[in-house]
Amino acid sequence: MLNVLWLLLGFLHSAACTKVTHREFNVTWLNRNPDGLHERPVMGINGQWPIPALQVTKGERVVIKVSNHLGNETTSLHWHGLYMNGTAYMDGPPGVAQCEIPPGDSFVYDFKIDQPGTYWFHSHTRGQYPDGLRAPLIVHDPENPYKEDFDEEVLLSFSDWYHDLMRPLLASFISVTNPTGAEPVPKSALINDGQNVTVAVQPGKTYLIRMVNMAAFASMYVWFQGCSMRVVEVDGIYTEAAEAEMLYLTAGQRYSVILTVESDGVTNIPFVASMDKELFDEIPDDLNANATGWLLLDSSKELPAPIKMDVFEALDDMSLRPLDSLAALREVDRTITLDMKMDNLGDGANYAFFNNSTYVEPNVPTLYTVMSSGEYSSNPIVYGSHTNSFVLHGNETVEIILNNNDDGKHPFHLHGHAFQVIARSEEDAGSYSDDADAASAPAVPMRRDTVLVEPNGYAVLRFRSDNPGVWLFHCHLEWHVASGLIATFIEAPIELQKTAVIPPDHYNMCTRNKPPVPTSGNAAGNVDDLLDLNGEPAPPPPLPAGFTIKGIIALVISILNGLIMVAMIAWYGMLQSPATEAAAGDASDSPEGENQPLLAGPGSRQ
Ligand SMILES: *[C@@H]1O[C@H](CO)[C@@H](O)[C@H](O)[C@H]1NC(C)=O
Ligand SMILES: *[C@@H]1O[C@H](CO)[C@@H](O)[C@H](O)[C@H]1NC(C)=O
Ligand SMILES: *[C@@H]1O[C@H](CO)[C@@H](O)[C@H](O)[C@H]1NC(C)=O
Ligand SMILES: *[C@@H]1O[C@H](CO)[C@@H](O)[C@H](O)[C@H]1NC(C)=O
Ligand SMILES: *[C@@H]1O[C@H](CO)[C@@H](O)[C@H](O)[C@H]1NC(C)=O
Ligand SMILES: *[C@@H]1O[C@H](CO)[C@@H](O)[C@H](O)[C@H]1NC(C)=O
Ligand SMILES: *[C@@H]1O[C@H](CO)[C@@H](O)[C@H](O)[C@H]1NC(C)=O
Ligand SMILES: *[C@@H]1O[C@H](CO)[C@@H](O)[C@H](O)[C@H]1NC(C)=O
Ligand SMILES: [Cu+2]
Repeated sequence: MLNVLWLLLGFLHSAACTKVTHREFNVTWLNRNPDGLHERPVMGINGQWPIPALQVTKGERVVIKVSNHLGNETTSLHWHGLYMNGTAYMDGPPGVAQCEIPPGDSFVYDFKIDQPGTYWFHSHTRGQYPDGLRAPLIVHDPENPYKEDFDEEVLLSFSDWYHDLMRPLLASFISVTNPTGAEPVPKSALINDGQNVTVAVQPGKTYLIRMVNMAAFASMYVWFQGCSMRVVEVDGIYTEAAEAEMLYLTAGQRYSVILTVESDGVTNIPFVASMDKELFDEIPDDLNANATGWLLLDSSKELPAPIKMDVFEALDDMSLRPLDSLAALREVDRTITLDMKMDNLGDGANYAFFNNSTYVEPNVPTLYTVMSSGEYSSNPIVYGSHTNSFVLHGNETVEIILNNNDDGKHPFHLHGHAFQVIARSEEDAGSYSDDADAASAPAVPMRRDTVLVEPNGYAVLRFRSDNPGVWLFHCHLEWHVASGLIATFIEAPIELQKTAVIPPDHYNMCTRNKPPVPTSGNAAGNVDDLLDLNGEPAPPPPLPAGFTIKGIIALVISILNGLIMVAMIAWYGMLQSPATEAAAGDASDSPEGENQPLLAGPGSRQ
């Protein structure tokens, strides 16, 4: 009955002028072995994995009914890079723009796409997309300024791949047994969710090659052996054509390039996605850091192994110039300086911080706090003490100064906008100190939605707050999303209250979460006194003064020793009594984890 109604509604919608694409996404578990080394459960859509790219045309409206058939996990989808102008409530992140979609439930994403380019969609339920719930999203452009310059399109996705599920990996990542916060290292690199991919091409033809890095962690160096590429798009922004021999794509980044296959080409051309190993704390012997594919000219000829490269010299994205020549935004109205670092909290685990504050999901999704807090919506206090919330006025020039006080590389992504990258330092440049760099910024800076920030360096980003909504700003390494490297921008909340028409279904789904999620009030769910945050979710307390990382490591070693003792005793016990095994099995089958977000944040509802 509901389905019939939904179809009927669909027909009514189609009557409008805008082209409407209707889809159903049934999310289920499947088993796959993309690197040929290990079969494991993956999250697929409509019985398919790899999940096919979503292909639409600029100006189209998409209506996608996402049904969660996972059985044991909640889910959500985010449309990475889409501005969601006027539909901020369709952006996807649970705790921010909506509630989790519980198992057995469904949610309709309905929005118009008015921007061309290469995007992707992925689960924004924390920690989930590396289990497979991600795919490219291509917005074709009938007015593509480069449309005369290529014959055909090719789509390449890149990813890292783990053999274990994210749930256990996250449990060991955010743990007293991992006080340094060493991220799990992936097992393999993938191209188009597989390896040894061949792409049939014809000599003399020119291709638009769209590339998306959907990785959880690894950045990729990408090159086509012996070929030069012309970059024409970066994260959905057309660029002046720029020559490149090699590209570097962090998790979340995209490029389109134009590549001509030489007409005298006689051999098949290898292309490589090679993981940037500098991101990894350790390099396991069995790491498959390179995925190779071939532009196939002649299938009867061999597939040559790629020549090994010793130096990686990728295009500096700062050199790119948007085709629309949008000038650098001057006269900043609002500057937000964020100092990021990694550190331990009182539970001994390692967390990520903006200005000493690690993100914890609030009780009420932040957008719903906006909608229910009247004039208080302009007061950042109502959004809680652990959401790194900043209220932005509408139509201002906002500047983010991000100081990376950590010795790792971090790709930062902003929802709802593309930003200008006014300045980006080299590694070890320290914090951004004055506006000397910004003054010498390119007159027409590069714009994109995900930018790499170098270790112990900084980036200066600017955008216009011309898109009312609640937009996350976060590191796109999925490990650091889980450890709290997230800020929340609440953009033009009063305007948002006047313009956003949130479908009642969105709120109703919250009541079907277990436990139900409140849909009004401040971050704590308090409706009577919006400034009273009693009961808001909080991170673990700080480490006791004088407690050092060495102390934690010593503690871990003693705990591990203890565990070995316990294991030995258990093993000895099992030899004695066969009943022990059955009892252990019962415990792990407990239904407790059902219908819970993949990773309940510290102190969040249980
Ligand atoms: C790709 O080819 C390499 C080399 O032949 C092989 O070791 C690997 O297993 C292949 N990958 C898959 C997924 O078949
Ligand atoms: C999704 O699942 C529903 C209910 O099982 C089914 O009716 C529908 O046809 C499925 N849709 C697709 C696209 O597979
Ligand atoms: C959820 O289901 C999948 C597929 O059956 C399984 O591999 C996974 O271990 C389950 N997760 C939990 C937490 O039970
Ligand atoms: C992966 O490719 C890079 C670049 O060619 C090379 O330096 C590295 O040795 C390769 N790794 C392996 C394991 O083959
Ligand atoms: C973060 O800390 C830095 C350094 O103390 C400070 O300059 C900046 O204003 C702080 N940012 C915010 C948003 O409070
Ligand atoms: C973070 O806290 C430490 C210790 O209290 C303090 O020294 C530092 O200035 C704070 N940093 C920021 C950015 O507020
Ligand atoms: C920002 O400007 C747009 C277009 O001029 C206008 O419609 C909107 O109301 C303005 N927003 C705010 C918050 O003033
Ligand atoms: C959102 O729409 C408004 C009104 O049409 C426009 O001024 C603004 O530039 C748009 N913002 C984005 C990020 O597309
Ligand atoms: Cu990070």
